[in-house]
Amino acid sequence: MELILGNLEFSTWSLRPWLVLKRCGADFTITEIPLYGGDWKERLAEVSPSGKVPLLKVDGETIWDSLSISVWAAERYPDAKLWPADAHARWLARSVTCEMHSGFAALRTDCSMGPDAEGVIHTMVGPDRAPQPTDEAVAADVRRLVQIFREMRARFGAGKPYLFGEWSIPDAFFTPVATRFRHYQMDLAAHGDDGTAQAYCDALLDQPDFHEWVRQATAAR
Ligand SMILES: N[C@@H](CCC(=O)N[C@@H](CS)C(=O)NCC(=O)O)C(=O)O
Repeated sequence: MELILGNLEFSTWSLRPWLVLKRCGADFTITEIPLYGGDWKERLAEVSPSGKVPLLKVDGETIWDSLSISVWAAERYPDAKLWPADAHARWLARSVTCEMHSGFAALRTDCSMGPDAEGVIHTMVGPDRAPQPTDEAVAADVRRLVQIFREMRARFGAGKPYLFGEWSIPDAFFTPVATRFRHYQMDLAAHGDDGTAQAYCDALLDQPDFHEWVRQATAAR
């Protein structure tokens, strides 16, 4: 099984299925296609039906899109309990995962990862930091994320560090959010946080698999 990814330092979409497959204990190799340099478009076009990463090559198929790969993993590795066991928690876990997957355009644009227009590379893994954006659309996205984190943690997270208690697919999708908040020095208290959202983001960044991603990303530099 081969997971094809973008740059480990900044490909936020790539991090998600990698965390999910790690959680499953899956035996997989990774191939990194560095984006935005050399013949990257051609290399992507050769392997990717959508022209994007991540992709999973398994059982003679190429599965594309981070959510699709995660859903495949939940099917293939039921023992990994990638969705919460409780039905209500599971319905909402899917809702917040899909909201993350399809929304938060302002945050993605104004808190982008990778090279910006000035050629500065913003990373998920380095000590580099950037100023918090002042745009109201970004603030609205952050307020909504804080609301999701507070509500789900209050309803389902009791006694455990992750959004629905035990680690599940939403945590993979929100780990890149935590890296953006850290990199762009987001003041969550100013966006409605009572400390719950910050503690949750800290837990995501302290998760052992994320530490391994950081090690691999920084070793590859
Ligand atoms: N919805 C897709 C988004 C994938 C995506 O946008 N990947 C970026 C890398 S992080 C990419 O391949 N960009 C290359 C391009 O847009 O040409 C997913 O969840 O996998």
